[in-house]
Amino acid sequence: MHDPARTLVAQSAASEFDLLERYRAVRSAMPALARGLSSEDLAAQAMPDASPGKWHLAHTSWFFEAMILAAEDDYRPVDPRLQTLFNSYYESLGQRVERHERGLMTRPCLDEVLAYRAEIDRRMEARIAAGFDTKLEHYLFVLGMHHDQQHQELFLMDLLALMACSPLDPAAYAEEPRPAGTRQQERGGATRFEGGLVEIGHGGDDFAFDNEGPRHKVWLEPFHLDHDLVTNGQWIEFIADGGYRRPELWLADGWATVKAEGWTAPLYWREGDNGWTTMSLTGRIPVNPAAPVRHVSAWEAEAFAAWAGKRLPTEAEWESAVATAPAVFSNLFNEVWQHTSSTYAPYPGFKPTEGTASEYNGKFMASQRVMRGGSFATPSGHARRTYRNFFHPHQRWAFLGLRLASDAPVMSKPRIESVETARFRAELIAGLSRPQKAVSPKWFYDTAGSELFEDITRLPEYYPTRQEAALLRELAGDLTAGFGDDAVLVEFGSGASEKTRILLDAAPSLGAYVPIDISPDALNAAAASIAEAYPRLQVAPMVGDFLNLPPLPELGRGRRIGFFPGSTIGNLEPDQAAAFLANARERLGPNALFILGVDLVKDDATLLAAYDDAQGVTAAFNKNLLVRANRELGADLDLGAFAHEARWNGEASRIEMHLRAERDMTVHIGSQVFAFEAGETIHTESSRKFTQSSVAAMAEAAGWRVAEFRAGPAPSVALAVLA
Ligand code: SAH
Ligand code: AVI
Repeated sequence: MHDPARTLVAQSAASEFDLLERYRAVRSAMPALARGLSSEDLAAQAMPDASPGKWHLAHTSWFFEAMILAAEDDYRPVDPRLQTLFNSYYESLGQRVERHERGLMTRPCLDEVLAYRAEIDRRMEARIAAGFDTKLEHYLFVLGMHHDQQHQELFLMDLLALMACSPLDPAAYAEEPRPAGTRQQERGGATRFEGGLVEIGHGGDDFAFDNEGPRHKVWLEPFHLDHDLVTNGQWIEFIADGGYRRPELWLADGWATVKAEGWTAPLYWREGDNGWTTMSLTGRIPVNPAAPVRHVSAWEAEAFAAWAGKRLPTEAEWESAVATAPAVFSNLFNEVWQHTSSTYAPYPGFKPTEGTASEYNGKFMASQRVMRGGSFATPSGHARRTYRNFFHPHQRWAFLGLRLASDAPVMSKPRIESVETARFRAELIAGLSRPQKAVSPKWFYDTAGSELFEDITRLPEYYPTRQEAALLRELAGDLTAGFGDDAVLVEFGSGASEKTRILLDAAPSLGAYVPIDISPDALNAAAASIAEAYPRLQVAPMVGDFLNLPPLPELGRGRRIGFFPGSTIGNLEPDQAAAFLANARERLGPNALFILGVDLVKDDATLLAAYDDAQGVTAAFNKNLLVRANRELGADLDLGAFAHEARWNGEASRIEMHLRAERDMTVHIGSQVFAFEAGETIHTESSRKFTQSSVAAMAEAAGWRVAEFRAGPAPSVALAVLA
C-alpha cells in the first residue's frame, strides 16, 4: 500500500525533481488508497468530524482549482457546481455543503469525481508546464501538494472510523498501509534537556505551513522527555488501575467527556474473553501490548500522564528536544502523532499566507491542542520537526498517541570555590570538632570584617590604634633614620594601611612598599590609596596568609624593613608568633629591621572595655565569623543564639573573645553536624598583652635582637625595633 513515491514531496528544491514528477507522485497516492474500496465505502460518512473518501478525492482536486487554476484570467471552471460541493471551509470562496452533510452527496458519483480529478490533473499539468511566475504561486502549488498529503492521512482516519461503524468489523485493506517493519525498538528511559532560551518554529526557505513560523525564542525550564511512546500494555495497566473511573486524574472538561461519552478505553477498543481488541485498517485485531497506543484524546493523554506521575511535553519542549537529540528517541514520526500540553495558538509574529490560503490554518487557532511528530499514515517526508498538527482535546479518531515528559530538578550550578574558602571550611570543621571549639581570628577578615575592624579603631574604648599612632608619630624620625636609600617596607596584616602613612611621610627615600594581608578587598583599596598618595613609591600588595609567607618580590636595592603594628602579633599563639618572626627574618634577608607594635599588660577593666564596647561593634565583629560561615560555607548558625563574650585570661596574659551558645543546638556545615550545649563557647580570638621582657623573649627565640623598646603613655602600647 505504501508508495515510495509519496516521499517525493519532501524534496522542495525544484531542481532535484521535476515539479511535474512530484505532482504526479503525490496525486497518485490517494487513488491508490481508494483502489479496492467499493463506491459505497467511499461515499459514506462515519461521523460529522469525518468525510467520505470520495469527498477527499474531490476536495484535494478542488483545492488546486480554487487556489491556483482559478487565479488565471478568464478561467472556466470544470463544473461550477462542484465548487460549492467540495469547498471545505473557505468563507471567501462562497457557499459550501456543511461538513456533517458530506455523506449525503451521492451525486456526483465516484466515476464523475474521478473524472473531475483527472481533468484537474490535466489542467494542472499544463499549468506546471507554463511555470509559476511568483513566489506565492509556487508556494500555493507546493501547498496544494502538502494539502493533498494531509488528506491522504485523513482519508485513512475517516475510512477506519467508517469501518468501525460496522458490526462486521470489516478490513479496509488486507495489509496495513504503512511501510513494513518501520516500528523502532523501544529504548527505555528519558533524556534530560537543560532548556533555557531556545528557538523553535520554522525558519529558512524550505516548505512549511504558515502556522509553523516565525521562528522565535522560548524559555524552557529543565525537563525530561521519554525516549519511547506510551504502549498499549501501559494503557491496559492504566485501565486496570481505574484510570477511566478516577476523576482526580482528569481535567474537568476531560472528566465531563468521560462521563458523557461513557469512555472506558481508547477509541475502537473492546474487551472480550481473550482480552482487548481494537479496530485497524485490516479489521479487528488483538491489542498488541508492545505497540504504541493509538486513538487516545488529549483528555485521555492528560489523565494517563497524571496517573504515571508525569506530564505531557509542551510543543516547544518536544521540538527543542527533537532538534537537540533526535537519535535518542524511538518512533518520532512513524507511529502516532504525539499529544502536547500546548494549546494551538499563533506564534509571536504569526502571519497567515496571503490571499485565500490565509484561511488554511490561522482561523483554527483557538480551543485546539497541538500534536507533534507524525503517524504511520502520514506520507513519509510530509511531516517535520516544526510541524504542528492540531485537534480538539476530545477528538480521538486521528492516529494520536503520546510520549511523556517530566520536570527535571534544577541542578545547582557549579560554584567556583576559592582555595581560601576551602581552607576556611576545613579549619572551621576541625576547630568545631575540638573539645574547646575554636577557630583562628584570621577568618574574621572578609570585606565586612575588615570594615568592622576599622570601626573598632575609632571606638572610644579601643585605645590601641590611637595610642600606637601617637607613638609612631613621636618616633617616626628615629624609626626611619636607619632605613637608608631605596629601602623596602614590608607590612604584615596591613589592613587599611593608615598607620603606614606616618612612616612613609617620614621616609621619603623609601623605594617600595609591600603590604601583605589576608583580606583582598581591604588590601586592594589600601594599596590603591597609598599608590595615589605616594606616586614615587612602588606599591606591590600581596594577598595571603602571613603565617605562610612566600618569597618576597625583588624590589629596591636597600634594606628590608618589616612592619607589624597594631599588636596583631598578639593574635597569634606563642608558637605561631615565634615561627612567624623567624620566618619573617629569613624572608626579609640580611641586615633587615623589624618594627613591631605590641599592646602592654594593664588593668583588666581597660582591657575588657576595649574588647566589649558599649556600641556592640566588637560584638558584631566577633559574630561576623558566623555570618561569613553561613554565607560562604552554607552553614546554618543562628546569629541570635550566640552571644559575644570578652574574658581576661591572666595566666596566658591575654584577652579572649568567645561566641557563647545561648541554648542547646545543632548546627550544620555541609554534611557535618555540630552539637552545642547552652553556655558552650567557640574561642574566636586571643589578644595577648605583653611586657618588655615577654617581647624580648619572643623576639630572641626567633633570632632577633631588641634594638629599641619604647612604651607610650597610658593606656600604654609599645614599639620595639628588632634587628
Ligand atoms: N595593621 C592594621 C590592621 C590590623 S587588623 C592596624 O594596625 O590597624 C589585623 C589585620 O591583619 C587585618 O587587616 C587582617 O586582615 C590581617 N590578618 C589577620 N590575620 C592574618 C594572616 N594570618 N595573614 C595575613 N593577614 C592577616
Ligand atoms: C587586629 N588585632 C590586633 C585586634 C586586637 O585588638 O586583637 C583585633 C580586635 N579584636 C577585637 N577588637 C579588635
